[in-house]
Amino acid sequence: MKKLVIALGMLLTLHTATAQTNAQLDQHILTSKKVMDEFMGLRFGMFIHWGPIALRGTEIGWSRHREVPAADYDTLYKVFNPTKFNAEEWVKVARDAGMKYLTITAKHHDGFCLWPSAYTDYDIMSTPYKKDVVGALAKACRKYGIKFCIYYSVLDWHYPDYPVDNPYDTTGKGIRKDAQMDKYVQYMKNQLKELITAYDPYMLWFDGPWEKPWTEAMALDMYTYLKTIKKDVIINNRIGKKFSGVGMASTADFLGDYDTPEQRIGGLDMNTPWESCITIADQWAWKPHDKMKSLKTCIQTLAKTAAGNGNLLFNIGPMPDGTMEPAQVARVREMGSWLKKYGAAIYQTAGGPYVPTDNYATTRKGNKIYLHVFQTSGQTLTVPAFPGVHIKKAYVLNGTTISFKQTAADIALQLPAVLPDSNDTVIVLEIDKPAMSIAVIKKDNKG
Ligand code: FHN
Repeated sequence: MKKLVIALGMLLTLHTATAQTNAQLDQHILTSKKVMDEFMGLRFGMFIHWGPIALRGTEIGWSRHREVPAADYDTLYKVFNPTKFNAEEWVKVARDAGMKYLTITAKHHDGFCLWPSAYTDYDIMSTPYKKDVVGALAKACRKYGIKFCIYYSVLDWHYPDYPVDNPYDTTGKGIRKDAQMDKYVQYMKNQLKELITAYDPYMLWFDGPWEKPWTEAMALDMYTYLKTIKKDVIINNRIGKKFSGVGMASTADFLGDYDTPEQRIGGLDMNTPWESCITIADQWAWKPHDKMKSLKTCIQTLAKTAAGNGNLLFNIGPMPDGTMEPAQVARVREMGSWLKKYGAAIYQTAGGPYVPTDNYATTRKGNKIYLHVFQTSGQTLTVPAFPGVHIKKAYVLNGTTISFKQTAADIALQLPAVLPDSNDTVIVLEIDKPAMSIAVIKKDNKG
């Protein structure tokens, strides 16, 4: 249902207006390539969806007017008291997982603010908890060297001047007739200025631009406005109307600094920066007994994202008491253990030259190609040759030498009888030229 509501919103908007792109902006205000290259080198971040709705264990935003009546949903803050919340604990989980940045839902679609906002009482200071969650996370991220990022929802089903109250209502009763969108846009600007000024976020992760009240013109104005406050703050493409999202084709024609495929690994793209946002479980916000992804899926998702030249923003939904589920913490720590061995094949690498397959994928840096081996049908792994490239040597990263035969057509590698890592063993191919000089090999690899 949620996907349908989003898709209809996007269809309606795209039908009524051509989507603005970065070409409409003053090119001097676009985030610099230097900053974007640094961001894309981080490769792996933690997404956190949290708010009073954790008390119900239903989806943040979307369960309002659905599993939870709005009147009930909108008063949960009165009993939200996450006394076990410890920002440093959360940030250390991200650090131990090998994550290099952290994005918190400061304000999701339900409009609740996890920081003390001067512009609304619907915030953390009106709860029994009365402490600045966003500020504590920003401080802890600075202490542990993690880039601090803020998620901010364009749509706000709670705020009186935002026209949509109930996204599910088709009778028109879900619309606030007296809402004044210009006042809501000013509210957004006031809040975003206080967030940037108080917490200096590395990146702003916008979301929820698909509903009709938000226009491309507002998006262009907002991007420009934000750049007057912090020139190099990174802004994703969900400030505008065009983004990859769930089940939508990747796009390079958008407003913002990078594309945001959701719940899927983006396609190999050496030109457009992109970041896949994916949940470790099924729901974005915490759900009791939610189904958690296997370690194999988690590691191969990260590797295939990097192999596609993208970042992975991996989501955990903390519990109402302020702690993260121990099983989810253990899982991301297992990812961190893998990264301790193989991180050189992920961080600051580029994707390609192969299009990732279910059996293998590649990342690259300098004169090295990192061959991620996910599964094999035997002792020999045969991959297409890199035209005009000579492989000087091959070895398991931090491990044993690998023998191989290379022809003009392919490379046949003799794998160890038992792969050092059954989820993703990385083999290094040292070559006689810069790995980035190799064009993407588009043919359908039979890996
Ligand atoms: O509606 C939101 C959803 O709740 C969640 O925040 C995801 C995260 O990317 N974004 C929207 C759905 O595309």
